[in-house]
Amino acid sequence: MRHPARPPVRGRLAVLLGISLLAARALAGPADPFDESRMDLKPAPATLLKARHTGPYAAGSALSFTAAIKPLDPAHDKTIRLDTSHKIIEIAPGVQYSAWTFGNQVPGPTLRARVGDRIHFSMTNRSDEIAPGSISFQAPMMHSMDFHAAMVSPQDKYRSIAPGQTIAFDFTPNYPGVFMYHCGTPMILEHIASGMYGVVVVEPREGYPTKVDREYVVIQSEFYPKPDPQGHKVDGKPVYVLDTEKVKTKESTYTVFNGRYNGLVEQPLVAKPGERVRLFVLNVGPSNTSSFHVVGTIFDRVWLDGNPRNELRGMQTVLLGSSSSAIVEFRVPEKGKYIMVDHHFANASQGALGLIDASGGTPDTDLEHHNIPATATPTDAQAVQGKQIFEGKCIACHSVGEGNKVGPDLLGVTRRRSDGWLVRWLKSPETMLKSDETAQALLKKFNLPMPDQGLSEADALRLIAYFHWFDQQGKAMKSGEH
Ligand code: HEC
Ligand SMILES: [Cu+2]
Repeated sequence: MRHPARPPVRGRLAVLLGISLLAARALAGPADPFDESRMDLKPAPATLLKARHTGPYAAGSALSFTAAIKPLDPAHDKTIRLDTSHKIIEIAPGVQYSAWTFGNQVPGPTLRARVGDRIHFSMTNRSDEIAPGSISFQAPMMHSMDFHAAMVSPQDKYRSIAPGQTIAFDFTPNYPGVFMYHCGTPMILEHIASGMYGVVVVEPREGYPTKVDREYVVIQSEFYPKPDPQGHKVDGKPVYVLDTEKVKTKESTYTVFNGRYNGLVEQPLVAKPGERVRLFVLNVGPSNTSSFHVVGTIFDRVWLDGNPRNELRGMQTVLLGSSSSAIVEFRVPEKGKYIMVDHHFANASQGALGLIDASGGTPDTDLEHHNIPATATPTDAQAVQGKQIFEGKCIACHSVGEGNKVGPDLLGVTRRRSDGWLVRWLKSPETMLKSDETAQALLKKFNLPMPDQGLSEADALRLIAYFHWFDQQGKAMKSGEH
């Protein structure tokens, strides 16, 4: 066997030199995007200001207030204000929840910035005010701001401030990502579960490596409501407050996208067939995990925590713990409605559902099976009146044949329950929840006591006539199918 000829000595030296040059360059590497010498690691102290903000609860051109996030504001200096407030918000149809907010909305506004930008942040604790047009029954209290996008002393910047106080500090986002912000005042769990959270999107200095047609923010969070023990009402509807026991045992009633039960089903995110979509997804928690999935497509790219360095390709779901996030990008292949869902389906059933609507406004193809055409109307006068009452007072929480909402789907209810039981239930759910086992079992399942609807016996009978009508219809349609 012949060995290959050795190169002459001079050649060998040249090769060695070449290799060591390469090695040296590899060690120095291309410019490190996470070079600490370019980071801000010496933030200035926070200041407490005497003056309190008035007017809007949120301000700054780099803020977005809806799922449709604005493009990056190119300015290096970004001044933003996020004041805290207490207000009643609707988290599900008919469920008025006593919330604490940043920027007077839940989730709070989204800040978009770039690595190296300077954020000038200020916040007044306005929990002692009632914002124009809103209602609150909550006592003022301490709040604070914790930006996961910042690297600063928590004792200084994230300190709690009293109602009427204003805190201000600057920070520089050192890393790209999709970062949670939240109130850090004890009990933090209660402040987060009451609505005090939002997102900071930090782009890499050089921007994202891909181009997309649409960008949206999707924030998942849990709600733990219980009827207000003091019995407050808004527009005649009961108010719900945080259930401080259930929040500790993670027994959420709702798990939602962007602050509302099925909110992104009611108001889908719009796209067109063939487009590429980028979602900034954050799971707030406060305590549960999200297995984020979009039915009908595959995530071409997943950037864990929103940093393109943490790239995964071709993913079906992305698993997000509390305060974990991802940027997901995918192609919308064809006309259709693409369902966003927490694939922990117990969470989806609590409202973690949304749509990317690429149907171009074609009529609704229902998510779930329909038994009753929406246009069908009973002919019997009693049932007609029942239907009217139902549409006025019940539709927010119940459907007929379209699946459970806040309360059970009522299709088939006359087969499950006797008329006598239904009359008693409709006249006084409270009494029934105290004394009747069936009612108690329902409450266990739905977590939320049905509020007393103030129905007379006559109205209850009208509703029951309507229930009988649709159950007859349902049967007729079922047998018609076979
Ligand atoms: C704020 C939400 C809400 C409203 C409004 C509401 N319900 Fe309910 N309803 C519920 C919940 C939740 C349950 C399940 C029992 C429980 O948890 O208390 C329920 C249970 C029921 C049941 C028992 C269902 C079964 O499977 O046995 C009937 C019947 C019913 N509701 C009828 C009505 C009617 C009729 C109206 C309007 C007059 C109405 N509800 C208004 C939330 C609501
Ligand atoms: Cu707070």
